[in-house]
Amino acid sequence: MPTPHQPSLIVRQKSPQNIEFPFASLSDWLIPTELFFVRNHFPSPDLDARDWRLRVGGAVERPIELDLDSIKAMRSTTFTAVVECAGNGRVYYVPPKEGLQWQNGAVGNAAWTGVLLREILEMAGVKRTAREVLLAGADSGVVDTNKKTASPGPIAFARSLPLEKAIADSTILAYSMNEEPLTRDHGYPLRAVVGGWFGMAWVKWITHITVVEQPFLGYWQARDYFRWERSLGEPRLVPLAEMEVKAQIARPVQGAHLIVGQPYRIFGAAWSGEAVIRQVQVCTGDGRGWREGRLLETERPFAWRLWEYMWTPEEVGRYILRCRAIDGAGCVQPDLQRSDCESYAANWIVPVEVSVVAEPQTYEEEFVI
Ligand SMILES: Nc1nc2c(c(=O)[nH]1)N[C@H]1C(S)=C(S)[C@@H](COP(=O)(O)O)O[C@H]1N2
Ligand SMILES: [Mo]
Repeated sequence: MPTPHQPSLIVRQKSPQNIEFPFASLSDWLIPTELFFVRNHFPSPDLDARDWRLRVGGAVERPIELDLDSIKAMRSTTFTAVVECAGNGRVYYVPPKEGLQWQNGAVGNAAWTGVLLREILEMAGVKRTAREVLLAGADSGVVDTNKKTASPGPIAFARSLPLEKAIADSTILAYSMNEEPLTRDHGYPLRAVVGGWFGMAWVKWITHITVVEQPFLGYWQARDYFRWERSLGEPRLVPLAEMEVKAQIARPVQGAHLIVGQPYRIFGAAWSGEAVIRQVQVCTGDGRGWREGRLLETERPFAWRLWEYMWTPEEVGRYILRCRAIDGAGCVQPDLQRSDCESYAANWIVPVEVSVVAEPQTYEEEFVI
């Protein structure tokens, strides 16, 4: 049960459970686990660590099987990383797109502890012919394709990583979130943490790791969570991977009333893919153009950055507030909706309209008898 002062989560789907973090309530750099968004394609499996095993096979020298204790006995790595569902912000697509209508809260930043996927792969000995590493979860079901194609039948949730990302320092198999064992919703007992990548790569409830010699083209890679990329004039289907540069305003919210002449703290978070956030700029629509927001906290690779901008509106009226992030690779958050990403990666600027009103009247004197 949430305590009374805790903001309530937004239920996007009851079964399987899909829950959005109320982004307007953002306050801390780390999102507490009980407020963290949940994205499930199938009912979350109830795994018992006593009979759970991680099996590593495919193009390896020696297939291995590990239990949770032996994974916890390995050298551990902890880092803070932001995970954004590729469908975050889908509700801003015009015209509307099918799928869960996430606003801006299918994103969160947490501390993750686990083992480097690289070290697990080294134990099994990856063959030289390896190209990708396929991670499969214990959850499965039948998908409602609704895309005029034949149903593939029951499938598990599975995604592959290119070998380079699988062996990077930013990819771990985590058993802990915010210094507690993973909860069932977030992938107990073991999930992938893939720093800089959209959430679909962060496979939960992992049971099987298969090293493959060909690009994997499974359902969650080619039927869902992909985008179009043109090469030599032809559109080519590319699985989604890195997150895109983005800043979001937590407060004020759409339709808020601010008071003229009073300083207001515009506040939010910003993140990107492999690159860090360099700048967040704010435009308050009062003719002063784009101005620098202040980045808070220290910079940590793969974590998000909180930011603020103090604004004192000088005149009563309606204002359109905008923010945009610029990352270390020079990518700037775009102004307009993109057309190459199905219903995903909605990172264009979402304006927040507010009303600036006169100081609330104090009627004290009028009521003096
Ligand atoms: N096994 C499994 N892993 C999964 C999913 C899933 O449905 N099944 N959803 C993915 C998606 S789309 C996202 S955005 C993240 C969300 O992680 P969270 O629920 O811990 O916030 O988990 C990913 N890992
Ligand atoms: Mo997602």
